[in-house]
Amino acid sequence: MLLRRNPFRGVVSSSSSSRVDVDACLPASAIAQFRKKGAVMLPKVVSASWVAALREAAEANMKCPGPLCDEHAAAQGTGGRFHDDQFLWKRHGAFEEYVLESGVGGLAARAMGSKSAHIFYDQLLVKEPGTVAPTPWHNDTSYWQLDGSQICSVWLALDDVAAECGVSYVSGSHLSKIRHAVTNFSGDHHSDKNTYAGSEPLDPVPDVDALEREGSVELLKWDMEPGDAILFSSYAIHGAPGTPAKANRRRGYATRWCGDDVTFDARPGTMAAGWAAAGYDARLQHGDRLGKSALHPDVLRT
Ligand SMILES: O=C(O)CCC(=O)C(=O)O
Repeated sequence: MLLRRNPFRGVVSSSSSSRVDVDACLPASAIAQFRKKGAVMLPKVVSASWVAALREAAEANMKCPGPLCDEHAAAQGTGGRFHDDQFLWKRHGAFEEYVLESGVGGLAARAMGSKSAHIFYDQLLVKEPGTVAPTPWHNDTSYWQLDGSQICSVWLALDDVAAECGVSYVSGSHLSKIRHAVTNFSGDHHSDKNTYAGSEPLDPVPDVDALEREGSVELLKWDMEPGDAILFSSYAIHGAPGTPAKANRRRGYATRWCGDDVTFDARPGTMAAGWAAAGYDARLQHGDRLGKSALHPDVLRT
């Protein structure tokens, strides 16, 4: 693996890590499922050495979070800990190396049928045992300042995740491309960092729990091991429960990817305002291609 950045920031040793084997991880059947159902679980995407390096960086982040960190359980006054932070790749060498050099962007590009893989941002989502706070049903597109169809995430498990504790996806929900009203995962008592002021009045996300009870939706969920990943469309509706006290901690590390057809959408009420206030300003105009911004490089070309 080629290493060229930030040698003083604790990057993963090139000999201890390997690149994602896109051919092996993403057979045609997985691409077909991603396109038809909106989400697919890919076993063994990264090696144990990647998992170890990313876990170590996750620990460091939990001790010393970034400017966009939300602690959702604390904000709600509920038990456990739901740590949620963004742009870790800008602050930790291991996350930076994973984003730029692991090959995970190539995986996303192949699935989307794109020649480019622009990193939109990355996000760490940790639920400690005994975390009551669920991840509410939502789709990511509703939060994001993006137009286009080639937008996806790769949610990497850093722990064993039992299906009933993990993220679930409403099969086929990405096809309707809905945009719904957005809320902060902390509920009404969130910080002032990730707010979505000025968003257009939209319907809330459909009541997936009720739809599931009446048998009108299929939920996709999987048991995962460290190094397994879920590849999913930004339009797919998804959510997750809390983690029971007896479960192990659930660390997920999501990278968000944009392909050739994606442009910047300057509509109000997205994550862009909070990012700019925290120092992550893409400095794009409505309709610009993401590649115009140094914040979102094409990792297939850097
Ligand atoms: O990890 C979670 O609980 C939520 C994940 C999620 O919403 C996402 O990756 O978009």
